[in-house]
Amino acid sequence: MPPAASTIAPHTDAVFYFIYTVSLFFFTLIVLLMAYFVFRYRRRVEGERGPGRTTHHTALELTWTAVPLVLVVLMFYSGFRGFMNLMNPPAGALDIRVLGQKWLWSFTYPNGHVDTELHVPVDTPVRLTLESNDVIHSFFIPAFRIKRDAVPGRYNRIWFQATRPGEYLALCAEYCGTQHSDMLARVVVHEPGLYEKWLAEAADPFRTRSLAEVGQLLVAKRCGGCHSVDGSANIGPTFKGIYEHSVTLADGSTVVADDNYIRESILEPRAKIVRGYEPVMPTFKGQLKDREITAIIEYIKALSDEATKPRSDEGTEQ
Ligand code: HEC
Ligand SMILES: [Cu+2]
Repeated sequence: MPPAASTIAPHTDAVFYFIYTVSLFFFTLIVLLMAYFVFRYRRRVEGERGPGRTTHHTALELTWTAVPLVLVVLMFYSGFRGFMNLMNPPAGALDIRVLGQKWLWSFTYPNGHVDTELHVPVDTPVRLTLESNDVIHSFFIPAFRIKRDAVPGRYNRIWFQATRPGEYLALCAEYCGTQHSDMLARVVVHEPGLYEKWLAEAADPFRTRSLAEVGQLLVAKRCGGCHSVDGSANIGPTFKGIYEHSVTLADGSTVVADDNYIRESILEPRAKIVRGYEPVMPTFKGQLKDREITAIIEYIKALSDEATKPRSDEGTEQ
């Protein structure tokens, strides 16, 4: 079992282990009895007939009806109680929106800040409202023992209260498409007081940083899963050295990766597809503010300045 880090986790584990132990007990009992009966009542001589007289045994039948009945009613009762608890967040919970889309999770905080990491304060009920932009995703935090589908066209809710500060993992448990399993998100449970501090800083990274530095942060968080900054190809092309260099598109034409092209790639990823890559990039329309897009462009530009510098040094040596 992963670490149990929410108020519901001990209950969920208890129900799980109860069902597990009961199943294990009956599995063993049935297999052993079966093996014993096969041996005990085997045909010993050719043409031997069984006794064939027994019709029923009331005490035995009552026992094997009553015992499982009590057990399954207990399972239903404790499972249903946990389910009702999970479906009904306490009043005054912190509200965070969760959006699933191919292939990442994003979280919208009460102040409007959007992030790909889920940050929450410890010992505080948090209510998640799940939605999806495209297909069904399934939001799962093993350490909190919560899982709920994000379905296009409707809102689903779930809640939890984290009991231990630390870092955990959220995943997508909808394994029917190619890359749901890549939809990992960091979950950070903060010590008392530090969540507010994190949120204020995350919501306004421009206060203390240059444009390119903000761009670097944004790229690491929002694009890093698909784009590298070191020249290696990933799901998408690298950002290193592309600025104001020409790009070959799927239809064979070429464009120069200038500010407008990069901006368009972020807002309308399907408008121009780079040759050799699948058109799987999600749009960031409505998710990145203009200022953030400018910051990303500044960062991509800075990466290209770095990339061309060694080349011009070589040039002077020759
Ligand atoms: C799910 C993976 C994925 C994510 C996340 C993603 N991209 Fe992409 N991106 C791609 C793929 C694949 C391509 C190449 C196909 C195409 O042109 O759409 C691409 C192409 C691009 C291009 C054109 C690159 C070139 O060499 O011409 C730019 C610019 C770009 N992405 C910017 C971004 C930015 C900025 C972010 C983050 C805000 C981002 N992408 C997030 C997958 C992704
Ligand atoms: Cu998914």
